[in-house]
Amino acid sequence: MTHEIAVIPGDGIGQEVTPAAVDVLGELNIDFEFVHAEAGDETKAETGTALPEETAEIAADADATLFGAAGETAADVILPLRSIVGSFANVRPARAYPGLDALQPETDLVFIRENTEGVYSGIEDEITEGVRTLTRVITEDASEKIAEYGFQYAKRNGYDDVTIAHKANVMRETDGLFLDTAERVAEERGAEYDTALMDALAMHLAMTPEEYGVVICPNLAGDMLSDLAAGLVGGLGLLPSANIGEENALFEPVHGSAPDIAGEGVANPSAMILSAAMMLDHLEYPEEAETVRAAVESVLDSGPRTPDLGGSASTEEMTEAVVDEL
Ligand code: GGG
Repeated sequence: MTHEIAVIPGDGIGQEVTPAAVDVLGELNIDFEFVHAEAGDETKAETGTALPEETAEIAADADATLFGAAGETAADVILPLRSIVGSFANVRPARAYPGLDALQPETDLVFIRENTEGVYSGIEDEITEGVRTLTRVITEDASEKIAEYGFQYAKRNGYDDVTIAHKANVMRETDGLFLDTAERVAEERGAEYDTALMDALAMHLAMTPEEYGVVICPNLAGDMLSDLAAGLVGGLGLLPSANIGEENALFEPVHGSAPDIAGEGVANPSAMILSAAMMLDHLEYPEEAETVRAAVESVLDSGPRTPDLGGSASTEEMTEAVVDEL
C-alpha cells in the first residue's frame, strides 16, 4: 500500500528540517509517495498568495501532510492548512530526553490543544482608527470534542493525570463553557481530572512539571503552555506535534521559521523527525514510529547535536546520525 504524503517545508528552517524528516522516512520499509508543495512568505512574494490552491488540494488529497514552519504568513498558511485536513486537536508532547541538560528532567507532558477556535479563529477588525477588536468563538461542540479526545488520549497512552486548563474566572462565558463542557465529559466518562487556571498552571508547570500529564487546553493557551514546556526540556527544537482530524492529519514541529538561524544549516531536526514519528503512529506503523523515536533519543543522548543543544553539528550531520541509528 502506498501512502501519499504532502510535504510542505514552508519558511525559514522549515526548508532545512523538513528534508531531514523525509530522509528518515525514506529509510523505512514503507511505501511513501512524497508530493512536494509550496507555501509561506516566499511563495506569497512570488505568487501573491501564501497558500496556493494547488498546495491546498495536495494537502486535502494526501493521506497525511508534513509541514515545516510558517513565518510572517502563519495566519494565512498554517491555520488554513489545519482546517483543510479537518484537524480539531493539536497534540504536543513535551518530554525530557536522557543525556540532555534539561531544566526539568522529569517532564513528560502532552498538551491537547483545541485547534479550531478561540482567539486564533482570526475574527479581527479595526472599528475605527486606533481601535481594533478580536472576536473569540468557543462552542460546546468543539470543547466536547477536544475534551473527549484528551481523555481518550490519556487512557490510551497511560497518563493518570489530566488537567483542564482555563481562565473561566475572567472569561466567564467562553472559558466558562470550555471548562463546564470538559468537566461534563470527564464526569460522563468517570475520569479523574483536575482543573487549573492557566496563568497559575504556567508557574506550576515551570516548577513541578512531574505532577502533570495530559493538559487539555483552549487554543491560545495550548500554544503558549507548550512553548513554556519546550523551555523545560531543552528548547523548541525538541517538540513535535500532530494536528489530528477525523480523516486526515498534519504533522509539524512546534517551532516556527526561526529567521535568526535560517539558512545557516544548523537547525535542530529532532522536532520535525519526531513529528514524522507521530505520523507513523497515525498511519498505524507503531513499531517504525518507535524505531524512529529511539534513533532520535540515542542521538540526543550521545550523538552529534546542533548548537541549540550545546553542540556544533549541522542539521545534516544530526540527521545522518539518526539515519545511522535506524
Ligand atoms: N511549525 C509550526 C509553526 O510554523 N509555528 C509558528 C506559528 O506561528 N504557530 C502558531 C500555531 O501553532 O498556532
